[in-house]
Amino acid sequence: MTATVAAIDLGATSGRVVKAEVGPSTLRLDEVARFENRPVKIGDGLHWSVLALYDAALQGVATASRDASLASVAVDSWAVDYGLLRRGSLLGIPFSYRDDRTAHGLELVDAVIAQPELYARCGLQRMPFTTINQLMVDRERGLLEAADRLLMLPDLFGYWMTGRMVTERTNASTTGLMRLDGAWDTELMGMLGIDPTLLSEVVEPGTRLAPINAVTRAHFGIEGAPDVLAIGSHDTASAVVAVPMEPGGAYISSGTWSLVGIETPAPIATAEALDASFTNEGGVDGRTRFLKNVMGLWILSEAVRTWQAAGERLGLPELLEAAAAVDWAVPVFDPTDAVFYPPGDMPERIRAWFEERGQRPPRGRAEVVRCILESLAEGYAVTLRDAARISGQAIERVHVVGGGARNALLCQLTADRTGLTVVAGPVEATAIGNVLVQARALGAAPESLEELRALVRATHELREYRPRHRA
Ligand code: LFR
Repeated sequence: MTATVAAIDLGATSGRVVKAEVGPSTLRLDEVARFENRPVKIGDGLHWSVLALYDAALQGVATASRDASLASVAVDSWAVDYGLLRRGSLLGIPFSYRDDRTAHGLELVDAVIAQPELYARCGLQRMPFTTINQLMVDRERGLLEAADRLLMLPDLFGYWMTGRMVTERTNASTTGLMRLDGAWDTELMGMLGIDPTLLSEVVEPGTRLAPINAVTRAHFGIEGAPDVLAIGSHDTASAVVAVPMEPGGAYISSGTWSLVGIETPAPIATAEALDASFTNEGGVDGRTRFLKNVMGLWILSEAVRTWQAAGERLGLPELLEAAAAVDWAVPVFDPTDAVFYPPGDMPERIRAWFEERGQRPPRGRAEVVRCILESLAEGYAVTLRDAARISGQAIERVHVVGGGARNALLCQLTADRTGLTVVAGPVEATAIGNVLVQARALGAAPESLEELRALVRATHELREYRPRHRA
């Protein structure tokens, strides 16, 4: 038996709807809609156009429903962002995690609880955009006073489709408000002055919410009455489901961000893990995603955008080709430095980064591109060595999934700098993880994550990169 399901997969720069047919040995995907995601800056900051995203996504679901009977739908997106509601109505436009109010939020949280103590509770890497920091700014601005509910973005879409308010667990684990044992940290919320009744019941990936309601089906022209399911709604959780790894495998979920790490049976919130900036995010089936957010192709895409705005005609493929031909050593910067988070002129920020440290910055487009990729690859290598040391798990191979799996130069440099074989693919890991967990909930796909990963290996072409001898 196979099931036909649809994934709504929202990324920070684009969203897509993927229809899939999944069975015990079948995994066929068809992208039926793709749309841009451009945050918009207005007076109070940078926001997501959530209605535009919802509209494009549900139109995609309508398309997917037309020539096959769709059993279910599920939504994943980037983590940490949320909408505030009162009596079921959305209050205001959700902020983007790249809005720079978050730096102040970090200070507000620091004033209440010291980082080591916070880490012992939630096990998250210190990053300015974590939900808890954003909420402290909202609180200071009086925005929480009006709200009686908070929904993470995929849960907000689920609510709009079904009328049910829940919090899917993997995404909840990125808020900073969830304890390592998976329960809401109401004591911490008390300390921060955040009302715990804002939060909803936590559900596991695989939970059936309800069918898409009649009003929504009529508005978008959706045929049948597909169920809305919870899956690993944090995109990285879904991507990790689809990493075709075996024991000894590590992963890099590579897109706007690079999430670099391993799967562990339980969280590791030790002083060593804190020092190395590791996060413990909730995975599907109660696993832990022990990983570090090492920035990502965002730096490169922002650099290319800056050059194109200044009249550069070379596109990404030509720039990568030129960067591959650089056969001299280029300097390396720390890609996790927060100066690279907000949108803007990355070549200039990279130049300033080196000059502030009295080092020679890269010169010319090719060298800058090479420098970005070498810096990311070096960041991955250090992170994987730390992950192995801290967890005691040996790492023998690295899987690169997501858009970065297409970047041959980055994959090769990652092999060179880690000294490990890199296995690239699948590119659409997030959508695959989304549809696999749906199909499993419907009884159409194998039970264990290991079998689901074997299905990905059997149905997708993967490319290997071996470390080259470095001069
Ligand atoms: C990747 C991702 C990362 C998270 C960042 C912000 O798309 O979800 O896992 O750290 O976006 O939410």
